[in-house]
Amino acid sequence: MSVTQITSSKEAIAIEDKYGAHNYHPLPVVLNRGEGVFVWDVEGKKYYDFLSAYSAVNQGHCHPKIVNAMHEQAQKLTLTSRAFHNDMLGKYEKYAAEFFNFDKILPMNTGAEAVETALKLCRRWAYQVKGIAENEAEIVVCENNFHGRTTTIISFSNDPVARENFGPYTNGFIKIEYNNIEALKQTLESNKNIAGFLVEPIQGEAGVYVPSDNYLKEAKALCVEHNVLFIADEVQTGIARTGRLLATCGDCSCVDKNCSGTPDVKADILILGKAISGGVYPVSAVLANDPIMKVITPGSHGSTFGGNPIAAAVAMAALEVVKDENLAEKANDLGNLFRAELNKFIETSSICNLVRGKGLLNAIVINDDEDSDTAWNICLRLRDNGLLAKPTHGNIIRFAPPLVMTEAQLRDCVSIIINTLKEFEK
Ligand code: IF1
Repeated sequence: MSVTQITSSKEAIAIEDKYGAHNYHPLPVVLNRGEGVFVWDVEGKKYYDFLSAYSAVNQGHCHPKIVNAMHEQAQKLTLTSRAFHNDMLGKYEKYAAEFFNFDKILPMNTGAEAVETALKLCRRWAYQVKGIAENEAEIVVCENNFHGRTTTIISFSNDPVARENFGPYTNGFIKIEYNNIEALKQTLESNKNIAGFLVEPIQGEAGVYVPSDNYLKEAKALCVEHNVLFIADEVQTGIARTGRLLATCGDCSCVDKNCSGTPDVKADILILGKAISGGVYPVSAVLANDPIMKVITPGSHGSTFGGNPIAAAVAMAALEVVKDENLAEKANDLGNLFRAELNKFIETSSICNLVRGKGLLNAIVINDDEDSDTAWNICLRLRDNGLLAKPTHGNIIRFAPPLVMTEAQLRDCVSIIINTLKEFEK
């Protein structure tokens, strides 16, 4: 049994097709190297990465500080499980809890695992602290949400592709319209068994929907009023992506230069993933204060790899980079520049209807039907022109470059995007 040497993109795609489950439809490009804002394909062609592995590579590909942290730890101690202590976990837990200004952190591996952890934490709090009758807890979620792909999570998804034929589904969830504060108010007033409200501060997969300015603040206030936990899924919006350390920036440790100092809204349960490791290693986390986190007792939750020494070393290095390189401030300023330039083009464009987003989490809406392949074809041409991006749904293309991009590189990308869109003008 020998390891196949990949000599061409075509060969790599054929091997994947034959031996791998067909659970994705990737853009036809085969990458074998990443550095900062750039990636290279097997044939040596260089691209700007404008997806950042869905906002996991905020710190840029293969950031030396993060890779070195992984390399160093990997030669000392990779995994103990939680059957024993090790010298990295406590250090990481203290660092991360203080970084985001929570009492405690529960370390996991993937975003979906962290979401599931948050749901369990919320339900147990509901029974043991709020006093809801056992098995009666309901968690409010939003239409068009994306929180991962476990059976429970897709139980409250309304995306048929993600949900169909995976039943029976998990009960205990109430769906309401996103960005509709009245809908949340009515639901909380009419149901005494609500344990929590799970929300993405910006709906990424749905197409980068930014809610109205006061939505999150008002939602948090309603949760406080009704003794319901405000659960922020910042797997995609967190770690400086939207121009602040967190999209639900609370009274964090103010590593965020943009922090106005007055907490907008602080989650009762914060869910992080993706860029908490800079895309170097699977790391996710759930953060909460003691009155909530204390319901988790020995043996009631865990994971073999959760908080392992490599994850701990990588996450601390990745968060250091966010702070040392002022990535929130960069995302804020570059995001404003990106939308300003795109809006100038949109004024006279027949192919692009709008650009929306916050920081460097943005999307454009293509002037074609949802089920047209125009957005896909635009992404194929962007690839040919040296920039990688992918449609989220139908006619929406998400743009999320690494936050370490320079202004000159961003301007270069803007011209690639605009010149490519011009090829599709009607
Ligand atoms: C795929 C989407 C993005 C997430 C939020 C939890 C998770 C995700 C807000 C789960 C993961 C990833 C998953 C990946 C594609 C990507 C994605 F298109 F699926 F929706 F980013 F928008 N909460 N999002 O965005 O984290 O378990 O994946 O670590 O599954 O196709 P995970």
